[in-house]
Amino acid sequence: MILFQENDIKIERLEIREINLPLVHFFETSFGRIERRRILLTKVFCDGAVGYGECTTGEAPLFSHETIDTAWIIIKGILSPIAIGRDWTSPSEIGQWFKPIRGHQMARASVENACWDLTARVKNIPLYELLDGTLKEIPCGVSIGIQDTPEQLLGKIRTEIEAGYRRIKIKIKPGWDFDIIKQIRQHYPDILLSVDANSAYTLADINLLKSFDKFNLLMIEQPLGYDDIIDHSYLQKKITTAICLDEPITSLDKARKAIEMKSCRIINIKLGRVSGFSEAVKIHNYCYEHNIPVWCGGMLESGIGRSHNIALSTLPGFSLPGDVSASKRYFKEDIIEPPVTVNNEGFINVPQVTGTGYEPKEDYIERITVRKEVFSV
Ligand code: OSB
Ligand code: MG
Repeated sequence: MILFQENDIKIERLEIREINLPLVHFFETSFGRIERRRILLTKVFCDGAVGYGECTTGEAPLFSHETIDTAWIIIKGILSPIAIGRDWTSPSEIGQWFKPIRGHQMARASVENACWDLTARVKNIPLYELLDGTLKEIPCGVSIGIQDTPEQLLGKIRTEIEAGYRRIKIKIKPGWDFDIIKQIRQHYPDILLSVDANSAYTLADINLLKSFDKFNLLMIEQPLGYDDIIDHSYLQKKITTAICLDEPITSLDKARKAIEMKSCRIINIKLGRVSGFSEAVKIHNYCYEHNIPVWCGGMLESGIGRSHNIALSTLPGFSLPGDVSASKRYFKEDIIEPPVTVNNEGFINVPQVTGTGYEPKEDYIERITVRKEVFSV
């Protein structure tokens, strides 16, 4: 049954809600430790069909300037009035609606991605097909936070390797770096190993960063300033380890400049950080043409954001294992059914069904909702 004409899809109603989910284990980066997640979910409605999005910002402005509370205000006061009632033929148009807005990428992504989700459901096709994805299975890595002791970290690495994960990434910061990486390499000389500093160093640390070259790391992610591509360009010339940029890659334009300046050899694409699927696809395409491998980053998403990361990871340039891993690593009970699982070879099999293949559990979501608002024309 054809429910919609090609250009009939539009947001009749937009709902935002905040849910609260405890993590099964704390997650610590160079900017701090968290034990639970406040998550903003978006839901868009069109003629009985629904699409879901997730805003991937943290609670405090530590990864980027956005917070869950700023996103709430921006969606309510700025994005909803622009988006509600406006129809689209292809969801790739939606990124353009929000182009005049400076910043607030994660708020924008949560609305745009819900529209992609809705479009896939209305057209009755898998979301990954709507994105022109091709991969049927996604190689998975894990991001392991800073632990209380090196023994705890080694225990976690063992667990993840035994589970089949294809790449281990650890968080580093001054004082939790060289000796830790050395110990890991003593136990696991050959695994694919990356480190992520979340901007914890400066060029004054260049000798330390250079000393990591002996560990044969797959990459060092975001060693320097969160908005920097200039110092990274200098550093990349001085070290043999590939630099991967995360935080500063907020748009295609930033990716192009970083690649032209040789500030990195690998790029981490995060849907929220780049403002949603349309920009993420553009960055992917640009990197693919320029032989820059990409992988899909994570922001400790609930199942809704995670299912979108899976769809994005089907694009052919996602040649390195991403930070997209099983629901159970994060939450006792995820908000989708089925939860995301990873097979013992370290792959996620991409569901070959309409939408994402992971259905939000409405009753459960309602029970853990802290606040909710609905906007319509
Ligand atoms: O830098 O990739 C990062 C989580 C929160 C903020 C920033 C980062 C991360 C992760 C976790 O590394 C990746 C995940 O497992 O979702
Ligand atoms: Mg990172």
